[in-house]
Amino acid sequence: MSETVDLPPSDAVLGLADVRVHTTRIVAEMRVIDMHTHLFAPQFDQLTRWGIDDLLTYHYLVAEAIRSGNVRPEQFQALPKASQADLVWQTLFVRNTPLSEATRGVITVLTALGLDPMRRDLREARDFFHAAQPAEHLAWVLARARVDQVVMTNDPFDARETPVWRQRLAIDARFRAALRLDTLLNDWEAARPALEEAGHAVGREVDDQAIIRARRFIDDWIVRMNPLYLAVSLPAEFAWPAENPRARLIRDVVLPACREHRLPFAMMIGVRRGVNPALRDAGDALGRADVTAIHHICREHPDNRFLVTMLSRENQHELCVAARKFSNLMPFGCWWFLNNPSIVSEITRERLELLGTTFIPQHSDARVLEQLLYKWAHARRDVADALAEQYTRVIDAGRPVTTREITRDARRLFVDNFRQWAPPDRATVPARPDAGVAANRADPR
Ligand code: RAT
Ligand code: ZN
Repeated sequence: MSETVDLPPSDAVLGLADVRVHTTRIVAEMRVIDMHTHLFAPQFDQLTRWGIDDLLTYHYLVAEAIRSGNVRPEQFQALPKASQADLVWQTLFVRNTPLSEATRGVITVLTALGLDPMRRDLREARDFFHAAQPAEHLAWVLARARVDQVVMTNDPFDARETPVWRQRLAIDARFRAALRLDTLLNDWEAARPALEEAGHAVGREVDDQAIIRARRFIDDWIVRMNPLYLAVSLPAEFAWPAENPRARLIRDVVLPACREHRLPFAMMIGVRRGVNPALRDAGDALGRADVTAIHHICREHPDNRFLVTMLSRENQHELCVAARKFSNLMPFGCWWFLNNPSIVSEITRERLELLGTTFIPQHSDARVLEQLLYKWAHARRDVADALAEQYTRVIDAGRPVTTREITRDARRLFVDNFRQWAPPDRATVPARPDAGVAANRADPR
């Protein structure tokens, strides 16, 4: 699998007349790393999601269908998955025009697969997926989306996932792990049973002993998963410095572990979980966070690298300014409710103007395989437009740009910035004798 992009055969000097078309083409052709998804390698059989029923029961669409169709959440959830998908299709695609980003995404997917998005039912789509061979389909989707590598979200507290890691299966090398620590950092009471089961029993308080045992737990999982980074999603109220269990765990467990294993820490800030619990997965919202927390944590920990994304539109400009001040801070993605063309365009322009190419423009957050087909196609268009506009301004100012430069810039944005922060082959990770080893890990011990 190639991880580099061929440079254009000639280094054409571009002017105002042709810079847009070349930028669009180069960004469309760039093979990318998708640095945050909820997809799983085929080895995690029970957790992989693909096909029309999974596409239509994506929680973004469920929220829209319940609202548009005036259905009660409990009624919707009581239906089997195929009936839920039928209801979403009828509500959002037949009785209404698919104008929202999540519905437009399904249209892009169906079109890419050669399916008719005007059908009044799902028979054609179901037949198509029924006939598909999973391995070939996966390869086709990755090739078509031009995604070279997918980073999963791997939860050491998820009982559906942990047995797979413990089996030491060879994990498909197109998928890499990210060790997600939401339960440990946001819900200590829920984390305790898993720590105990792993042989690191802890009490109700996050005391000195808990710190030592939580660190052992994390070390074990780093060895097992060989992740590219550690990650957590944080509420809008996240504050730093702070004296609370989460802050103690970040300061005394997560950040030292990241330093010693040479891994970045991804903070995804601004979520308000469960504002409408009846909607389950679809019931989360967002809030504006305090960016001074990022200033403080980056300043106090110059030897840690932070990947940061924020969920509130209102935080984006402050995050760019913070990144200008701290070179250990890498802003990434237009996350979740921000992943709409108007906001992606705005954020990307803001980032280019303030940061040049020193950010990661997008991740897909895909939960269903075929979503890669739309999330990347749509993102590429918006990022290419923003880039082209910047090139136009540079040309206006008196300096032409070349196709080679555009390729270099796009590769830095979509591949190199992430690779530099999360190299695929970290030198060594301290091995513990009782830890399983994923076959795609860098360190073969
Ligand atoms: O965008 C999403 O799918 C959300 O539900 C979340 O999973 C979010 O991306 C997260 O990683 O917490
Ligand atoms: Zn996510």
